Amino acid sequence: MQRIFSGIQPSGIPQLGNYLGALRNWVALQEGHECIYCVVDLHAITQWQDPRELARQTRELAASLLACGIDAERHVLFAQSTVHAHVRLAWIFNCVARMGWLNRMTQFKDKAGRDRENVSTGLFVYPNLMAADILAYKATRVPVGDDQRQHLELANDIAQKFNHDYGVAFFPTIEPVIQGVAARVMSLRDGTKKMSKSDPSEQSRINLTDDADTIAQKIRRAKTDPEPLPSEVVGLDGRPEARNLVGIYAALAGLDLQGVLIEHGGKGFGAFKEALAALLVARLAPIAAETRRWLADPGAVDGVLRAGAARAAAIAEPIVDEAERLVGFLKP
Ligand code: AQP
Repeated sequence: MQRIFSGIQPSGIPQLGNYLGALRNWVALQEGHECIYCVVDLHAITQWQDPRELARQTRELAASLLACGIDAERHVLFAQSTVHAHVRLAWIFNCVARMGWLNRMTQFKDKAGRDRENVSTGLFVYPNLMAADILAYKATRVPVGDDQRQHLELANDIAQKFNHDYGVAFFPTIEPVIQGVAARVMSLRDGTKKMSKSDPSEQSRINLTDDADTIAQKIRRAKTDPEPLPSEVVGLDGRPEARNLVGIYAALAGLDLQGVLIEHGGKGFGAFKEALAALLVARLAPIAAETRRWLADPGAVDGVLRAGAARAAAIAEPIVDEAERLVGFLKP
């Protein structure tokens, strides 16, 4: 059975892009795979996190994952910082990856912006830790949104260089699992920018905990253009906001873009936005309710994470012990 690994940062409330690009694939992949899912708090602190908030956000994100349908009894769910194999392997990978490789990472450029000299060094080496997260379990399939494709290519470069430098066939090749019409959901305020939980504008995203009124209001205010919806997909070219809303609708309704345009082509955005808001409420309300149910019992969420950490460590520690032996560390 193939082993799946994926992670999500507790850097805020999960948003619709996390859900459509990653989380709902996490749930689907539980059939027929061994899945290891992780709340990546080590990644979150590459950008400032209020310490009083981080623990709460980690628990809330775990509750949200359970509410989306992650089955922590049949699979593994835990917080990254509680399994030390991740940082041990990440250090080795810091010494395998090359500066030039990391310099090409577009997410670093996007997140650092013009403030390159002032961001943490952790943000720069983030992809090395991500490679360690996956390879500490020798996982071969990684469900992520399209924005993470470049990081997975880098993880494969690191694995290959490790195998080459130490003359072994130790780490496997990783295969990204990037699925669906909404593999990259864009901001509701700017169709050229990805939807992000840390975007300063609340209006730019739908949170998985938003209530019906908030969802309807955000969709109503979403940026669009004055033209009605086209009847063919080519008519979405050069209209990033329209394409984004049609893509979200398609992903939620289980259609392709053309399927949505057959139903809604020719309509103005007023009517289409109403239909989209109704669909979002129908899909997200049960997740929000289930998240609240888990959060009413924080001890239960912590118990799930504790048990998950023990099971994750039992898989990762022997693999990382062996990697350290290959590097030449004395393991008395
Ligand atoms: N807009 C998006 N469209 C599709 N997939 C997305 N993902 C994130 N945003 C989109 C996918 O969600 C998974 C978890 O992401 P993450 O939280 O670990 O990091 P991120 O990609 O940096 O997500 P955010 O929301 O933008 O977080 P912040 O704002 O904290 O940086 C990944 O599989 C990602 O592809």
